Parts: sequence; structure tokens; C-alpha cells
Amino acid sequence: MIALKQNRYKIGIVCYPTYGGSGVVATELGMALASKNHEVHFISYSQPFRLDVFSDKINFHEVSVPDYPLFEYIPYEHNLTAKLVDVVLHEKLNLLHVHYAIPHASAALSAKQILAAQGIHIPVITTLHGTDITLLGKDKSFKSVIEFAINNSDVVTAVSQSLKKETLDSFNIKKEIQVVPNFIDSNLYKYEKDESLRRSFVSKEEKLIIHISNFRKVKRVQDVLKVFAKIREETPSKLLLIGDGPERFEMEQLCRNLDLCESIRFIGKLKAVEKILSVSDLFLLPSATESFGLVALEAMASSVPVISSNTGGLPEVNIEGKTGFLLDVKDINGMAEKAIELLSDENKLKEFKKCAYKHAMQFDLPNILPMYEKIYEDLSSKVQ
Ligand code: GMT
Repeated sequence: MIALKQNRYKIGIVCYPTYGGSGVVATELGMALASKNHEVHFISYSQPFRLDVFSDKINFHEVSVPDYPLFEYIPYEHNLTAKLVDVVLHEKLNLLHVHYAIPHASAALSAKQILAAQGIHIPVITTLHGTDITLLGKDKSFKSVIEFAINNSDVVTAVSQSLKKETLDSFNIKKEIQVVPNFIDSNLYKYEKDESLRRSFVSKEEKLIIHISNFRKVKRVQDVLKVFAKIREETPSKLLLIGDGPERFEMEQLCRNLDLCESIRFIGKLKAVEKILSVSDLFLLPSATESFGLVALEAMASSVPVISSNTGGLPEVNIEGKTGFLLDVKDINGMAEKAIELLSDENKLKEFKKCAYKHAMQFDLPNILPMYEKIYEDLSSKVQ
């Protein structure tokens, strides 16, 4: 298929539309590509939650799943495959960029085979985001499918060196895996500190601590509360919890048991987190594992230092003793100690805020987007 103009492509992006890093990265990538005049087609079961721009270069194709009484389990992967075939054919796409191995890469590879039978070659780029490898990949029943998806994609990328290594260690991989780190768009973070917003949460003497996630077990959200309880013994502060998810009930129980309900606010899911981050002092991310930790990068881009666990790709994002601190998973005392150390020394906190921002800018969109564009260009020149 012929590219739009020189080095401008028609790209199908497949992602999970829900609240989570992989959907955010795929959506931001699509929007950035559209702003560079690529034609972008999002393909998913609902509109990606961060997709909030209107552009003649952005299209959305919904994968609908018919409710058919015969099926006990809905065959979503087949509906997705059929939709991919349809969109590639009718929109004349040049490439498919799929985020997540299961079921997106495997559906894209089925679509690729169906199209090949019709004489159409569609390159598939698979980006691994983490939970597809670190959690799903641990389930042996998926192993052969994940291996096939990775080994048969035209290009495979992983969002961190750690995820690349974990993929190579866990699977029989013959394909080269390129590391393309996640990114932020620095333009979104140019907020003047909104003092009145900050005051609505904390008094002048208090510090504002924040956590954002989908409240799944892997985020160890109870540790966020336990660390905060210890911080509060030493430092007047409040905790904001952004997001929602399966651990919410347990978290509410723990707030009550710790007698901290007055100091903790559950804000719910937010589309844009930049504004609330810009008035925060410290981000807590004690996850059991994190292939990258996009949310830590978002915090740092808002000049918010991060106390995180020292796991997965987090050390590639959060720099020990400079942009924050990294401690062992479950080390609640250690996390609280470092948080208190930082929050009780204004100069140190200022220095960490500056460093966090500076380091985050290495992951600014203009530094990362060309890596994906280069992949598209190389693939397209191979096809022609
Ligand atoms: O972390 C989540 O719960 C969501 C998950 C996802 O699939 O969207 O995030 C993964 O991908 C993000 C974007 O690449 C990474 O920043 C997260 O670290 C990664 N989550 C885990 O590895 C647990």
C-alpha cells in the first residue's frame, strides 16, 4: 500500500481504551502522529478515554461484539480480527501498531494472514507494555500465543530495558526487541501553580501527597495508605487518591481502621492529571511491579518527586536520590522515612522537584516520537 505522501502513513492503532498506561501511551501517540499529518485510525471496543481532540486526521472504529446466546464466552479476538481486516482494506492502511500482546497482537497477526491470502501485506508493530508479559505471561496457558505474537510481528518494541529483559527471560523469543520508552508531552505540563486549587486540599502548613492508579492489586494501594499514615505522624499532610478499581473497598476500610478518613480524599478517575499534579508535593508508587511507570513520569513532568518501589522499569524513570527514592517492594518504613526526609527539608524538596522535571524532559514527545516514525519508515521502505 502506498504511503499518503512521503513518510506520512495511514496507521491503525489498536489499544485498550480504559484507564491505564498502555491506553494513554497509544492515544497520546496517535494524537501526536495526527498532529504530524499521519492519518490515524484507532480501533478498539470503545473510544479511548484520553482521546479528546477533534482532528480530520483522527478516526475511531468501534469493535462491536454481538450478544449471541450460543456463546458462553464472547469471541472478542475474532471480532477485532474481522474489524482489522475491514479497516485495513477499506481505509487502505499502511501499517498496524498494536499495543499489548494479547489479544491485540494475536488478532493483528490473524488479520495479517487473512489479508496476505488476498495479496495484501500489512506490517504489524507490537508494543509490549508490561502486564501482558509480567502478569499474563506468567500464566502458562498464554505462553504459546504470546510467543507466536512476538515472534511473528514485523517489529516488536518494549517500553523499558527491564521489560525487554523480562520478555527475553520468560519466553522463547527469536525476534529482536527494540526499546522505545514511554513519553510525555511537555506542553501539557506548563501549568502555573493554582494556589486556590492547592488550598482547597491543604492548609499552608500541610504537604500534598498524591497517588494515581487503577487500584489493582499490583499497585499495592494499601501500602500507599500505610506509608501515608507514617508520614502524617511526622509531617502535616493530606493524601489525594486519583483513580478507581478493584481495591477501592479495601482501601476505604483501611482508611477507617487507620483513622485517616479526614486526611485522605478519593477523587475518582480524572481524564487529565496534570492540573492536580502541578499542586502536589510528592507522588507515592509502591507497586509490586511496573514495566515503566508512566504515571511516575507524569508526576515528574509536573515537578513532583516520586517515592517508588525499586522494581521493573522504575529505576529507568525515577533516579535514586535525585528525582525521588526507590525502596524495596513492601518496605513501608523505608518509603515513609524517605518521604519525611524530603518533605521536612524545603531546600531538598525544591532541588528534587527541579531534578524530577529536568529528568522527565528527556522523555518529551519530540525525543521519542521520531523513534516510532523511524520504525514506520523502515517498514514501509521494505514493503515497497
Ligand atoms: O499499570 C497498569 O495497571 C496498567 C498497565 C496497562 O496495561 O496499561 O500499565 C502498563 O503499561 C504502562 C504503559 O506502558 C506502564 O507505564 C506500566 O508500568 C505498566 N504496568 C505494569 O507493568 C504493572
